[in-house]
Formats: sequence, C-alpha cells, structure tokens
Amino acid sequence: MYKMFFAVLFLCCVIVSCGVGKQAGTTSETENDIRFYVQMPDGKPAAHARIFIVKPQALDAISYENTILGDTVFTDSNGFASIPVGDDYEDNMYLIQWNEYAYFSRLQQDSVLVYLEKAGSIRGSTKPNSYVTIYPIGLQAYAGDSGEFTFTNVPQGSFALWGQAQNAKLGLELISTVQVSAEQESQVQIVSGFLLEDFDDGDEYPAIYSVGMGNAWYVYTEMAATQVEPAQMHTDFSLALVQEDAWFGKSLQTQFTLDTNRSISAFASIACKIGMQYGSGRANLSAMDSVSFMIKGQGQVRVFFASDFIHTQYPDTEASSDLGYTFGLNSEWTRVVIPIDSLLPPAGSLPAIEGVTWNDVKHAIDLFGLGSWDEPGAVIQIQLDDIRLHGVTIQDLAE
Ligand SMILES: [Ca+2]
Repeated sequence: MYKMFFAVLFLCCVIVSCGVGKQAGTTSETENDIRFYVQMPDGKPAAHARIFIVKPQALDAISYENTILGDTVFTDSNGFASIPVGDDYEDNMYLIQWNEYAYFSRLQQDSVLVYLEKAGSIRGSTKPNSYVTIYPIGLQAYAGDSGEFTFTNVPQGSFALWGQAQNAKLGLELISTVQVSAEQESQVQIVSGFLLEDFDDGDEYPAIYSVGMGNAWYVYTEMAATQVEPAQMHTDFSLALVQEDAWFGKSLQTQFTLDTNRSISAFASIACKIGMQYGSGRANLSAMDSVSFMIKGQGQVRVFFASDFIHTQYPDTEASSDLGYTFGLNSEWTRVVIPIDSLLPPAGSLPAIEGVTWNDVKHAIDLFGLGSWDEPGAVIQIQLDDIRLHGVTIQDLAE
C-alpha cells in the first residue's frame, strides 16, 4: 500500500551520476524562461512529457507536514515546453518523465535538448508510515502501514534514499543508497538508523559521501610484515567489495594476517572519514545512542571513532587510544549493536586511566574505523555491511 507524489527537494553541491543521456544547449533571448526540447531515444518528439524543476532548499526546510510540490509543465506535441524560472536557475535540477522513460540533470543552460532514457524502478520496505525521498531528484513515496514503498519511472543513476518518520520532525535519515538501471527493479532493504555505508554501490566512498559527508575508505597497517587481502585494496579499495556471501547486495570482505614479530604492534585497519564537507570537517555525534553493523568472520577486532579530543589533548603515543569497542567475530552474519556507553578508550591507555568517556569526545568525530585487535601472527577475517548510526539525523551531524 503506497501512494506517490512529487516534491521539490533541497539540493547541495552533490555530483550525481546520471547515465549517458545527451544534452546540448543554445542561447535564448528570454532570460528567465528555460526552453525544453524533449525527445525520445530515437529522436522523435516526446509529447506530453512531464517536466519538474527541482529547486534547492535548505535541509531544514523539509518536514513531514510540509513537503513542497515542484513546478511542473507538460511538453506540447512537438516535445517543447517553456518554464519561467528565477535568476538562480543554475542551482536547480530538472527531472523529466514520460511513461517508462525519464531523465534528469542540472539546469546549466536556458535552452536544453534532452533525449529521454528508459527508466528504472525501486522497491523496498522501511519504517511504517514514513516518507522516502530520492536524493537529489526529489521523488517521494509514502510507506504506509506495511512500510513497503515503490518508485517507478526513476531515471537511471546512483541516488541516496532519505527516510523521515512521521513522529520525527525534521528527522531526515540517510537510509540507503541505490543504483537504478533500466534492466531490473532495484531492491533496497532498509533497517532503521542513519546509514553510514552499505557498500552496495561498489565504490570506495561511504554512502554518506552522497550527501557531502565523509571521504574514501582506505586500509592501513603497521607497515611491517602484516598482509592484507586482497593486497590490491591498498590502491583500489573497491576490490574488497563483493557480492559473494554478502549480507545484502555487496559487502566488504577482507583478511588480515598480522606480523608474527612480538616486538612491534602488528595491526591492520580499515577506516573512512565521516565529517562534514567531504571529511574536511567533523561530525557531531552528540545525538547518537548506538552504532550497529552486520559482521562475520574470525579473530578479535575493534571498532573505533577517531576524535579531535584524543588527537589534540594527548601525545602521538596515544594515537591508538581512540574510543571504541573490542569484540570477537563469529562465523555467522550477526548484527552488532554498540551503545555509546560501551565506546571506551583501550584498557590501560592514558585516556582510560584518566576516565575519558564518549561525552568528552562525541562533539567532534573525524573517522570511523574497524581494525585488528589480536595476537601477533593472528589471521583475522572480516565481512562487514550495513553500518548505521542510531539516533542521529543529518541536521544533528552538521551542528
Ligand atoms: Ca551491502
């Protein structure tokens, strides 16, 4: 049970891949009219195609009660339409739908020639009675009592899905990423919680990168004899993202073989920045109540959050003293939920001795990591998926 409608949505400076559609521009005499010439893939005019102008909105302008309908215009029998826009139209995007064809792009000229492409669809389930919005094109669906939702006539491309529960004013969560193609319906499986990464798009950037947060995943070791598999993930992290035995879609799969030399602190870790402005800023995790992820494997690992507090208040010798949680892996996919009370400095570290808690560090978090925490020579196998921050919204993170 669902209904669909369309809404204008906020827009940041996010680059979204949008297929291989062609677009060409010319100059027009009329300053504030955008002239659209919409054609089918074979070059015939797309008559009565629906054009939406998607205007930028501040994130906090969107609320459950106040979804804003976009300007829409239909093309004439020649596939032509003219739409008045403001001077700032270059901040806008346009979305065009015609039957099972669609296209979207940024408005860069005041006259655009568009060749529509075959559209795709998305089906999934999320929190009952919540809205799901495709970012940044603004299509919305309502997930009713069953929590199921469907989008049809979605242009091809990579998108983020935002969720907003009825009882959470301004509580926008990044709930999934999705790749839409014309060949098959895209399936998404959504657990509650702000999505940090689901690895499903198969690239080295975490899901939050799609909304301007965080930066690329990387792997690092003590630089001695510790081995990482696949070895090439040092230069191409995406090689570790596989469908085989994945929890859903694609999952991270890696193995660390620690140096046997007891005189060094052998380790290997994966990490990504999670702060604002593509990781150059910090994330405020004050509102977070827990972090969760799906994981399986063998060996002992530690999940950690690097904070300004530990890295500015303590000497470099405490660089491994970030707050985190150490646990053993088992051979079945398991959801591990770690409440913030359990995020602590490593036992025996200076911050632990001085009683540093999550409260001291939570305002300025730099990166998320998962690393080995095991004996020299240990072989640690890790499969990881669906990392979620619970209790936070995009607005919280930016504060
Ligand atoms: Ca996944």
